Amino acid sequence: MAIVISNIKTTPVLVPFRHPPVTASGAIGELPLVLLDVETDVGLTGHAYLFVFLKSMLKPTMSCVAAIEELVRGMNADPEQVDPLLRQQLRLLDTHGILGQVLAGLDMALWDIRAKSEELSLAKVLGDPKEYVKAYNSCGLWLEKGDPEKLADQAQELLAEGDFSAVKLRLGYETFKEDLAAVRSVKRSCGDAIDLMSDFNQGLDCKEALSRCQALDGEGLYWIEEPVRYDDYHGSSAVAAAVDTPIQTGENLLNPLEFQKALKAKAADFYMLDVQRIAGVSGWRAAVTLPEAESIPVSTHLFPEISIHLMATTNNADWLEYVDWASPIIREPTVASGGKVQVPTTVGNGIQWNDEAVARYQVE
Ligand code: SMN
Ligand code: MG
Repeated sequence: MAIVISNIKTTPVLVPFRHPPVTASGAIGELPLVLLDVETDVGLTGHAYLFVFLKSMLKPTMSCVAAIEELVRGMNADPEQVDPLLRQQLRLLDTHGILGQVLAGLDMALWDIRAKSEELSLAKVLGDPKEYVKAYNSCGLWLEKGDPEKLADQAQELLAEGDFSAVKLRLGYETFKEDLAAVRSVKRSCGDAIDLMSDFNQGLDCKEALSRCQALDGEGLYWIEEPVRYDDYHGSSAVAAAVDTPIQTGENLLNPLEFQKALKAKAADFYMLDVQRIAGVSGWRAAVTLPEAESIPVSTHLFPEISIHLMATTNNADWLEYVDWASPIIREPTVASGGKVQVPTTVGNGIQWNDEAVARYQVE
């Protein structure tokens, strides 16, 4: 029997960070999320959240959800129908920016409804899931001006939190000297048994990226992420070709077609897709089954709650990026232990709101 979308509820929250992000492309003080509840005529509700980066983007994102709600009210709550239909209807307008993120959020919530209607976990609906996915801790090691020793101590804390064997360090200081000091300080404290990822957050131009990344070869980094702007596939490709350390990119790729273009341009050695940018669960599935993607390691960006289901059913899955940012508002948050995350077996995508915490962090 068809399940019909009746309405979409939005709740804006601002959740405090334990370690607020400071990157080469700006800082984020608090975590602004729009919580989505897609309600249906049979009483099943799909949950997802959108990360909108700026507090001032909460309202426009909610307005955009309201505009989409007008289009989907009364439609079958079937992600495989809704997503292509909306993308076709909105082609003249284009689906980049906030609109694309809202479509992705709706898609995530509709896949939650699909799983709930089949009384299965999302991972089970998507395939034959693995039991665990390896994860690195990405909750800290932001730019820490003038204090590389602080990073060394924080790396130890982050590793201990979930018995992790991998952490990510942010780079892109004003000078390469500071980048090197940060890398060496964390490396010294962690040793070679720990995998140390690094992230320039698109902070360099191509010339500077070539110079800094080549100079980092030999420092034992596991990967160097987004040395140049994410959409400069050719620039990124030139860096990847000239540098021995694997180049990682992909968190900003806006849909499977962009992923395909990046793959064709050989923009990177590794890719990490973000379920909100890559067009939701549907977009992820299309992206990772591209023939060009089959032999390339694919990791995730943020959204561990839904990403764990995706990784569990992706053949070439590499690392889950573990962040606990939304954990305060989720009843049973994603946890890592032994450096990995267990794939949930409960029905749906596992997101249920902690109502008391949501009320505490709700804004407007
Ligand atoms: C990142 C993600 C979200 C906010 C700031 C920085 C970073 C990552 O690029 O890869 O985690
Ligand atoms: Mg990144």
